[in-house]
Amino acid sequence: MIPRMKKDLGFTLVEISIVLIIAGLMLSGMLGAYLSQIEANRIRETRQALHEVRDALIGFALSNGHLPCPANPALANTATLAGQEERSGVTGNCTYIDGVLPWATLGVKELDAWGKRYSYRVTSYFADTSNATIGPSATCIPAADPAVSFAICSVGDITILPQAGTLGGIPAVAVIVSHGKNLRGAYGPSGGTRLGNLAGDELENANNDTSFVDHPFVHDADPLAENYFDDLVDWVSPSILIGKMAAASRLP
Ligand SMILES: [Ca+2]
Ligand SMILES: [Ca+2]
Repeated sequence: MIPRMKKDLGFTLVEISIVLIIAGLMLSGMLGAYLSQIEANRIRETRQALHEVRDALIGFALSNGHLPCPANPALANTATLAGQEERSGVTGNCTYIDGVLPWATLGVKELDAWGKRYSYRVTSYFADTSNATIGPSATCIPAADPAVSFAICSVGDITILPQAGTLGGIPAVAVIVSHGKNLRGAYGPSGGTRLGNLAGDELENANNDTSFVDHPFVHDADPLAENYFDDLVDWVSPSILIGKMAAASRLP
């Protein structure tokens, strides 16, 4: 009787190494795809939230006759006034023109998909409670409804630029900014101050003036590079707001 050949099931070290390298490459590719899917979901979620915020701002104006004031950005979210719009009880003017979205006043989420607050700036005469302050136009007449803070010919004082330092741009009465994945310029849920390393177009979205920048992402290898841009920006257009106010018979 001929003895059976014993089959050798062992692998050489070279074979094991090749298998491990291939498995490693597959896993790192899958991990990369998984991480970019998470990031794409965060961007989509935040864009959707910004659209809802814009609708909430318009709804607030329809109901109250003025836009909400910003909330105090420095307050931790455990503070009593956290997320509440802040205005003078005497004059009705906003305490802050630049701050964070008054999420509690509007009934929307405090944080974007990266766990930071939305910056929010509003044109003062659209957010105060006086129909005597309606903007710079000499031909503008006050709103017929004394409870409406602006008139049909009011324009905002905020500009959305395609790039910092350029001319032109889109007029806005309020702007909301998610500072995106690199977080710079954002306030967190514990308040305090803006996160640092501000530069370039992202600096324009966090330097407390009337100019903001919105353009597609610029993903440099270094998320703190000057030209890196991952901010998500939305705004309330004066014509859309005034059109909705007129349709609801809040403006003549
Ligand atoms: Ca006003
Ligand atoms: Ca950013």
